[in-house]
Amino acid sequence: MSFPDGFRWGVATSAYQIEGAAALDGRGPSIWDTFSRVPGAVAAGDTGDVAADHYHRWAEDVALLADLGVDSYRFSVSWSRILPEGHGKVEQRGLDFYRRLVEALLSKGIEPFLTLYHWDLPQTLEDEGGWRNRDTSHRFADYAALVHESLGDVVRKWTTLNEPYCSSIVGYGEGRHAPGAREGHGALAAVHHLLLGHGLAVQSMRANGLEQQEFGIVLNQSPTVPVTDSPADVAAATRQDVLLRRQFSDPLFGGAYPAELTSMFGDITDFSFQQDGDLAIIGEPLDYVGLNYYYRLHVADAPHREPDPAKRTAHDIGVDTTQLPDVPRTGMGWPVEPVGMTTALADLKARHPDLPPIYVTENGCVFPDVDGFEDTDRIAYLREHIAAAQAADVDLRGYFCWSLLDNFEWAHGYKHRFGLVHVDYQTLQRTPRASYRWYRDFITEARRGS
Ligand code: GBH
Repeated sequence: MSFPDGFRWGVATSAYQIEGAAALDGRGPSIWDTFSRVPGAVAAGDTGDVAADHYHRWAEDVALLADLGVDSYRFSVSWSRILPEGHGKVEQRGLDFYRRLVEALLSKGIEPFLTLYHWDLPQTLEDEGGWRNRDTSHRFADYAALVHESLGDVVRKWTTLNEPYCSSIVGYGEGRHAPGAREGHGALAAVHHLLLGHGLAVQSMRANGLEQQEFGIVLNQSPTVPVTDSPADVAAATRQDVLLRRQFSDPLFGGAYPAELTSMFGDITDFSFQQDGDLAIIGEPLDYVGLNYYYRLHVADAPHREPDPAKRTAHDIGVDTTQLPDVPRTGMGWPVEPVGMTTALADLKARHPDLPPIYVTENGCVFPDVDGFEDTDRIAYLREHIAAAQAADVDLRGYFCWSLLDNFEWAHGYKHRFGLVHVDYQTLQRTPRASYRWYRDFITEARRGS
């Protein structure tokens, strides 16, 4: 495999999944602190209260990054650590924590890729309507400007949102993520307000007038494959594609929402949350786009779960995604199909010829064998997916493995371990796995070859 000069090799994490210290140094609660306390919401009743205790062990984690040999590290900032109520009073200790982290990274020659929002909305803002509420878009832009003013001298790569699909459809439609809502209209309003908040945030950061700054967004991209070529299954796959990919990428890079959007949700016909001028803000040009790939979706036409269109959530679009091909599955049950990495990258570029440069900002897996330290299945997965990324004919600038550490895997709690580094949740001791050493050697080889 060969990679262009300057190709970035990194790993990714997110704040709520690793930091812990949930009530320390003035941090306010986020929707995940609340949701993880709802009985049955998270497996085994797990919460992010302690997680991997990165808030205290960040120096050790930076040393692990340095030994791994990555040149880039993608992490997220906890909004409620900096603005405990989402707006208003600023918590300086929160800003200081991220400055210490960033300066330690830079001292090791590792470039920070900072994500402003990886799903952890301050609870106060949720109490005011959350992402259903247009005001939240403006609060997000204010928060972005504040963090950018504080850290723009040391951070150049800024990502607004991680996977807005999850924050909106999984959080407000499906209810499997915080805030656990199961709505139709509210989830689609959340989609729009996330995208609007993204555009406003990029504008507010650019207004700070710093040089050499790059702004982007991270999208999860699961290519859809109809299980048969029947018109019904093909149409179902299109609906799924509109829901997960095009609802986000079309307004971001193509200037308009997909036409199918207004007809595929039964009785949801009120799109008045989309106001004149919004699409121009959402389409604010970007310097890069991040793509997260884990698996493809195999889609069949299926009856709606809820027969009454008026009661449908935004997730209930008459599709069945449970019929999988005869291929190996990860410990999450996800089919292993590296070709999906190639098509995810190629599809995005084909749909949007003016797309900015791409980074693969997440890719990784769990397997039964990875609970231990000889995670050979993970090594094979990573190698095949990196090769598949490299095979795509797109302007790919880097690859980030998910994840540095075992961490809080959202609704699955601590059961699934995505780390190159094992975390003992009793002692919080870190132990590199075989995959950590493999990735270190792979990066060294890749740099030598390019
Ligand atoms: C990424 O999402 C996230 O950015 C990251 O935080 C996460 O740890 C990583 O993947 C691994 O999962 O039915 O309850 O399983 C990837 C896309 C979208 C996959 C939501 C799981 C359904 C929730 N994810 N999806 S659940």
